[in-house]
Amino acid sequence: MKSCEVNFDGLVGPTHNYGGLSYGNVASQSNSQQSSNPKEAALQGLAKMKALMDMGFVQGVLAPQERPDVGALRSLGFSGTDAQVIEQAAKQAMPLLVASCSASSMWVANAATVSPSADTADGRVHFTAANLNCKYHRSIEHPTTSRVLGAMFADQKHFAHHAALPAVAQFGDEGAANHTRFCRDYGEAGVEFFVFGRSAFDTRYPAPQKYPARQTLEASQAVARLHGLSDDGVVYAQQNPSVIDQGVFHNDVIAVGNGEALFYHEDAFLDTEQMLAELSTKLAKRGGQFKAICVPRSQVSVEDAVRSYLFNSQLLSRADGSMLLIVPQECQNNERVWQYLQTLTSSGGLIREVKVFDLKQSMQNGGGPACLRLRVALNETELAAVNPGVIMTAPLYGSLTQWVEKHYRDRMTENDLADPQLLLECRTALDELTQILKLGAVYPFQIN
Ligand code: SUG
Repeated sequence: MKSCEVNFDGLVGPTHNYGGLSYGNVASQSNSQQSSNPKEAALQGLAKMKALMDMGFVQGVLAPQERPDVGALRSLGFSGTDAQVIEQAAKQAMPLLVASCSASSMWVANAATVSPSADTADGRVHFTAANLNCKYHRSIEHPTTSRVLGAMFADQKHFAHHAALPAVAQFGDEGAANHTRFCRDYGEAGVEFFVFGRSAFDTRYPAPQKYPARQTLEASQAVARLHGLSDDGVVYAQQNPSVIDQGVFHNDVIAVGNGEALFYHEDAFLDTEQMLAELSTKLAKRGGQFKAICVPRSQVSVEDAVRSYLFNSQLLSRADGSMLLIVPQECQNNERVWQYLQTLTSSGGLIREVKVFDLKQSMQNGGGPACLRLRVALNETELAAVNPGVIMTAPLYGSLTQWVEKHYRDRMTENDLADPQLLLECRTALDELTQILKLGAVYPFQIN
């Protein structure tokens, strides 16, 4: 049976803004308080989805969340009508209002970890929603994420959903941003590669000194257990703490994998040689031949990698067996990175083509092409069981573009977040969206 990898991209929500909320994420911190353009952000994301669809890839869409999250504000003690809750929060605790308004659910690489059916004990596709508990504004995403994923992948014969791990730092889980899967073919059993930043319970693992390590080993191990993965199909590796301290807050800022290939920076991991050997041996047992493509620090520094988001790219398989890299425009703007990419694609290796996308609105918050997508490998039967409303088509692209044009503002600053009208605009837009994507009621205002 034929299988493929489907990229589900997060649709940017109507409150996209630069809140400076993510300590350790250089772009989020340095663009704090700038004015944003939610309309442009959503259209840039949709243009990427359309381009991938036009190239022949199966593309899906993942809905944004209701913001401001008045329920979250109520649980922090603000009360009265929704408008009063927003007004009180704006007066008494602006940082909490900003956090409750973040459109951060757009970075769906952090929505969940997904294991394809070929890897799991019960032969179903498994999803574990990420608790994202390192940052308050992200920790409030998972209840709605779970409902949206449930509405997209509803058939329990094929899809199994797990609730987010316990909401404590020891089980910090950032989803697929620290998870990669290697395989010979998407439909065959593969090797799932979990990268963690620290261990919560074992002091032998070093930890970064400056910035937080968001993903713990214990969280990754729990996800692997929940998904029923076998030991010979799993590899754990630790991120180099020194790159976390340079702004690599997720592994997908320093490495990307697809098929049998891992494209990574020389400084990305600890114990790199041992890790590569384990990946190679385990993939060989699954019939695959592991290919490591290392970018030397002499050609691209960690700083250039963080600035350009070279590794936050999408590595996609082409029909002839070669690969294509989808990179953000910031790679083209960086002379050394662009030079490296020219050399890479002309060397006759696996990666033959680079396509550049303008995702500046998301990039300024530290979200590149890879952050914006959640990969789900599916066989034909499973793909047929996905809610067809969320699979991108030319008419759906048209409807979503019109929907954005109709509902989104083209400028947003911190002051705008205190406008109670914004909540109403967001709800009106999302109500219409659930009809366009045929999701049913998934938002708090629809179910409470
Ligand atoms: O969690 N930025 C996100 C970016 C997530 C990128 N995802 C991956 N690398 N997979 C984060 O740090 C910034 C929001 C603000 O500052 O307004 C933010 O949440």
